[in-house]
Parts: sequence; structure tokens; C-alpha cells
Amino acid sequence: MNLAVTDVRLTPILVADPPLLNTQGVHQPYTPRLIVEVVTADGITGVGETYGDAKYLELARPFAERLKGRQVSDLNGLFTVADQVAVDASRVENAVDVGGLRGVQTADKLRLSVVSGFEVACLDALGKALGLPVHTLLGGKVRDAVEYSAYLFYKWAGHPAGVPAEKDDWGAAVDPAGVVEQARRFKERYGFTSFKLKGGVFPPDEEIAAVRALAEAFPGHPLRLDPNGAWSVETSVKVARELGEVLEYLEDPALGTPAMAEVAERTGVPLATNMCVTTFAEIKEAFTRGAVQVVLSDHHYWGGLRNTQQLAAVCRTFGVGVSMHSNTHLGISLAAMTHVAATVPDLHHACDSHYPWQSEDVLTERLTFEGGKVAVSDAPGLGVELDRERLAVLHRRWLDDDGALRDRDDAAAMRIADPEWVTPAMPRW
Ligand code: GKR
Ligand code: MG
Repeated sequence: MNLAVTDVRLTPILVADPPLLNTQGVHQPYTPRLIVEVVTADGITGVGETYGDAKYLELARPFAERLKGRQVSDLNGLFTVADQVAVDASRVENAVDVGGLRGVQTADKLRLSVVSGFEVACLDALGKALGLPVHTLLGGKVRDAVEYSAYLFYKWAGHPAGVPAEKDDWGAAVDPAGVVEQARRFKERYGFTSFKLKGGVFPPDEEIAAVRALAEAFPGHPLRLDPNGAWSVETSVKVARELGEVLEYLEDPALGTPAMAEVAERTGVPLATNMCVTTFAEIKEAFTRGAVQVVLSDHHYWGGLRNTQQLAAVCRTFGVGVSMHSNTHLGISLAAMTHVAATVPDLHHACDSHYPWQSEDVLTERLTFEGGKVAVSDAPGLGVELDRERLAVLHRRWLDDDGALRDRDDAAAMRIADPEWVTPAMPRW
């Protein structure tokens, strides 16, 4: 068996995305992703997926060159390779990273996001070479299916008139009734039993009303609200008091560890985060201050599936819960998320996934949710197959773009509908 990497293919693509609203603005009609393929000397191809914005491509290209000749089994070596590639400092200094929705951006974090795409591709190739599923390479699954939550968004019926976009059949959701209707569809289509509402879009009272409407329509279903740090400590405490009874947890109500610690101290509602604990370095302060009770990992920016397992072990040590954050992604990432989540022993909260919002994929067969769960594949590698024709179509879209969509920019997308829009300073309320 020859596990040496002989070729690496990087394919940036643009994927259709509905007009989902968040603190920064609205999702663009097409969002960038990067598909990574790692080929071994035996002709086995492993696939991975990560962010596709220019700053990630800038790192992924030299990374790919350096990977050639290394073994797909040398997963620790990926971090050595990461140390050898650099991103232009201006990319980090000026980066807004979609308004920091995934926490503070650093050069290291960018590198880890690139590592994750290659790590998943190497694990897929290694699994295929050995005839073993990725979860086995990670130590073995402890569950046969992974539960996901329905990720509800305030949303327009369509992208602004005149903007080239794919149509979706979800309709608008800009008030409590719209949110409940969206949740109903999620439940009907995929069987989800827990719901997360992306907040920070409307004044808190309106979002409180939406969560109350969900609680009424779906009694006993776990509910979460995530305003991405849009609220002051006072507002967060008020919302926590008003919704305390119905929330499984409140996600990033306020920005940063000190503010989260204060909210935690003044309320009994568990706080979750994918914003103030996004690196190993941020754990100590947050945990010692009791700022968060659940960390939402994301294998993309935590540096891969094995780092996610390490994060889970640290959380376990401190009695902090762990679950999974999501950003717009396709089936390769959903498969990777499912494999790693299957190996985490104490996963007590349904994971997040944007996947139902993506009408397009690069796989021959889409992954499916049944009863809100994705079955853990036992096929070799990730258990997914790349659809090269679809990949070519989505890559063509990226090639044809004049550059406007190649970097995700929710504020720019919002300005098309509202030319006066500037991303609000946080806390907004
Ligand atoms: O897709 O608009 C979005 C979300 O707001 C995403 O960018 C966040 O990173 O889902 C994320 C979150 O939980 O904060
Ligand atoms: Mg969040």
C-alpha cells in the first residue's frame, strides 16, 4: 500500500444560498466553498471541504504543493505544513470574517481552517485505503446516528429583485408566525425535534415573541436562540429571564468572555458559544470564569476532526458541554461532522447544520436527515462520492463571477436591498 500524496486538487466553487438574515446583513445568493481532493500513489482520492474565500485559497494553494510526497496517514504533519504557509497580514488585520461571526480572526485560525479541509481529505483517503470508515480511524463510533437541530433563520422570500439567484420554496420568515411555519416545514421534511433560531436581526422583544411562539407550537422541544453577540449584558439578562423556562441554552447573547461571564453569573440559563471560545487559547479564561456551559465546536476552524475530539476532552474535564456549530456547508462537511460527532461520548445537545438550506451539493447522493438524525456511515472513508459534473458546474460559476461573490460579505449583500446599510456596532441592543 502506497499512501504517499501524488496529487492535490483544489476546486473553489460558488453554492446557492437563500436570503438568510443575521447581525451582519443577509447571505449572498451564492457563497464560496473550497473542495479539496488528495490523491495517493495507489490512485485513491480523498475529499475534504472548507471555506472558499480568497484568504483561504491563498493558504490552501501553497499548502497543497507542500503536501505532495507526504503520507495521508501523517495527520500530525499537517500542522507542520500549516506552519510553513503564510497569509498576507492585511488579510487578517482588516478581515471582518463576516463580522466575526466565528469569533476573533487570527492568522492561526485561518491556517487551522485550511488544515481541516486537508485533514478530512487525508482521513477519507486513508479510510478508503484501509477499508475503514473515518469514525473508526478516530477511535470508533459510540452512536449509530447523530442528531441535528433545525437551524431556523429570519429570511426573505427571495433575494432582491434583479439579483441573479436560485429560487427556494421556504417562503419568508420575518415574524413569529413565519418562524413557526419554517420550523413546521423543517420538522415535516427532516424530522428535527430541536430548534435553533438565528437572532440578532430584530429588536429582542420580537425575537422573544418568536421563541415563545415556537415553545407554544412545539411543546417540550429543545429551543435555542443565537443573536451572535448583538445584545448588551443588560439585554441578555432580560432575555434570559424572560425565556429561561423554555430555552435549552442561549447562544452568544453578548460578545466576549467578560460579558458572557457576567450574563452567566446573573442568570440560570446555560450559555453556549461559537464566538468567545473558538481556539484552545481562549478556553482557560472562559472556563475559569464560568462564562460558558456549552462549547460549540466547528471542525473547520478548530483545525479538524482530531482537534475537535481534543476540545471535547477538555470540555469533559471541566464539566462543560460540547456540541457543534455550523456555517454554510455542503455534504462532505456534513459527513465529516457526523463522523466526528459519532465518536464524542458525551454529546448531549443536537448539532447545528446549515445543510438543509443548501439546494445544491457536489455529491452523487445527498446525505439525508431521518427523525432529525444523520446515520453514521460504515463505508470506507467518509462514505460520500464526488459528483464531478456538479463540481464542474459550481466551479464554472466561481470562474464566471467577477469577484463580487468570491468573498462572503453579508453586509454588501444587504446593501443591495438597503443602500444605507452598515453593519451595526455591537452590542446593538
Ligand atoms: O449563517 O448567518 C449564518 C450564521 O450566523 C453563521 O454565520 C454563524 O457562524 O451559524 C453561526 C453561529 O451559530 O453563530
Ligand atoms: Mg452561534
